[in-house]
Amino acid sequence: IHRGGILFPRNSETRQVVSLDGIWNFIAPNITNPFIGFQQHWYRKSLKEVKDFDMHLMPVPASFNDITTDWKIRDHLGLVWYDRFFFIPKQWEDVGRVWLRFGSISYAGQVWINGELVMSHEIGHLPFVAEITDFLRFGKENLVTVSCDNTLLSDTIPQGKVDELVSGRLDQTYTFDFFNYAGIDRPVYLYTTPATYIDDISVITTDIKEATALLEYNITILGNATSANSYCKINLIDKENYIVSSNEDAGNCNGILKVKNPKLWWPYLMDDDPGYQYTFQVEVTFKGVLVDKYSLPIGIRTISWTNSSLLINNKPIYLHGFGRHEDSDIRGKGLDLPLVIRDHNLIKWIGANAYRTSHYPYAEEIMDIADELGIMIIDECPSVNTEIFSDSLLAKHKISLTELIKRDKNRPGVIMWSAANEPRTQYPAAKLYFKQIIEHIKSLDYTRPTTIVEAQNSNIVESSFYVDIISFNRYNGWYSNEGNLDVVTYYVIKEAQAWHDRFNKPVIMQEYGGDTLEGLHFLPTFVWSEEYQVRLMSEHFKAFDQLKEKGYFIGEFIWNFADFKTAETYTRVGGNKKGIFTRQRQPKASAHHLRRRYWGLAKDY
Ligand code: GCB
Repeated sequence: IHRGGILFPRNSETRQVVSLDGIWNFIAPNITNPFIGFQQHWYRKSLKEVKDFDMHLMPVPASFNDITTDWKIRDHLGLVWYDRFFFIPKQWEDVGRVWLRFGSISYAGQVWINGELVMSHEIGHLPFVAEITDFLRFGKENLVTVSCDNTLLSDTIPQGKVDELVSGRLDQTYTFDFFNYAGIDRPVYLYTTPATYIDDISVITTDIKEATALLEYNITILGNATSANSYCKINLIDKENYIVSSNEDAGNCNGILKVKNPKLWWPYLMDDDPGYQYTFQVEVTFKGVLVDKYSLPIGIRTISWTNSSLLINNKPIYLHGFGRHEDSDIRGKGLDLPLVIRDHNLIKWIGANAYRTSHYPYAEEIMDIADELGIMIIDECPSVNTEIFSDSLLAKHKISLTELIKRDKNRPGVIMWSAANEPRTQYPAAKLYFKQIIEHIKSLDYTRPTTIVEAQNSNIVESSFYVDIISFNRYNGWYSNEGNLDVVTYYVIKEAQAWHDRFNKPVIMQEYGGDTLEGLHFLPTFVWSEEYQVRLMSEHFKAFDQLKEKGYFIGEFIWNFADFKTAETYTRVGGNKKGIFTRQRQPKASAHHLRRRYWGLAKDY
């Protein structure tokens, strides 16, 4: 595996990208002998030649769980296998390097090319890449084989537990509340780079003063030449295709680019042209010859924070948004572009300006759209409901953050890092654990604030001393005081105030809500009805309006954008129904209610 940069594959004069998405072969071997694929060297031949196991056709990208009609595949635990053939053109022999990149494999994956192991990666929802030049047959068919393991244990991110049932089957359980979808759930790309190549780019807006923005950039070049002996040319190109600023530096690919009268990146509804991005074009030449070229979209904006507010371009912001999931019928967590665009159309329709990537990093294709629309993202790593704190978990948790920050550091939409959702911070071990986690984030990115999304009571939590922004989840009128909507406003205000009093930091309510079956109506309101969800929201809105007056309350995120699938349990009818949209992305009454609030059309609840 390549531990350098993880730039998204893009075509250019020096690079070519080919998708390996499509229909792959798939086997979920029965679990009496989980290692059979290794013993029989399934990676040395097509899965079509494997005897005694059912082979399925499997779309990539998609979670494998809901594609077939077999519950044993939906609930499969352990290894599954994928493969397909692909053709490599003869001309690629001379381009330099060929890379293979997975947007994500959930949870852990191993990859073989023509029978040789080329990379392994653990932790879902994060991309990984390896150079495969030496394993390829040029001008011929090649075989790629993937094994994928969805097992979650006490030292995986997130954690889970495995027990043997009386039937002999191994059963995966977990405390988090979304289905543990697995497989090759994001796009797979082959791409070429020259032998000397741009490995990574970082661009930070360090200052915007007197109508001039300063962009600090850092470019890593690897291969036969290095940043020290190559020549880097930077062009910043606006949307009309004008070069608005340039730098040329021999032997130095780090520097400061000055941009006069920059058009800033602004959040949705804060500007006529929100989400404005430039193209940061890097050209590397060596002895006068073009070596490599890569174009990165960037936004010019600053983020700052105080003990009571969060500011973009020095303007205080209030976040109106959602917790979400990558989740839909049939494809599970598989990237689905029609769904992604529909979701963002709904987000714009409802007037939200933010969401949290609860409870794991979302696909890069999704993040691109948020950047472009001006939707602010609280970028969460895959740590959710951590119960057992250990050194090995800490090490992996740090890796997940390193990989996430490497992937998303240049995104203007990312305004905050969320280190975890609802960890058991009431345990003493959590304090030192999260001190180290937050220090790790700060060592990688000092420009964005950090948060931990809390479900404990503020008086027993110590880890929030280290974060910049306080986030809490609470289900007033649902998991507590169900039915008693008349007490909700009081408790929401009381809790937000307690968090601010103890930590003296800005406060966001990251989750509130209640399950609602679309089409179920009760007057007067009754739990699970559309009317109940609407009233529950109103009682929160009253609290939020009073909290806003206090000056430290900076955001409200309803749980959840849409209904989503969970593990099978009697508390969930077909999944978690706290969506304000159904799983098919149609509005419940609550969606219209939220829209009136987010657009500022209703003031009285
Ligand atoms: C929470 C979790 C979220 C759940 C939600 C619920 O606190 O953060 O993942 O889905 O509660 O609906 O129970």
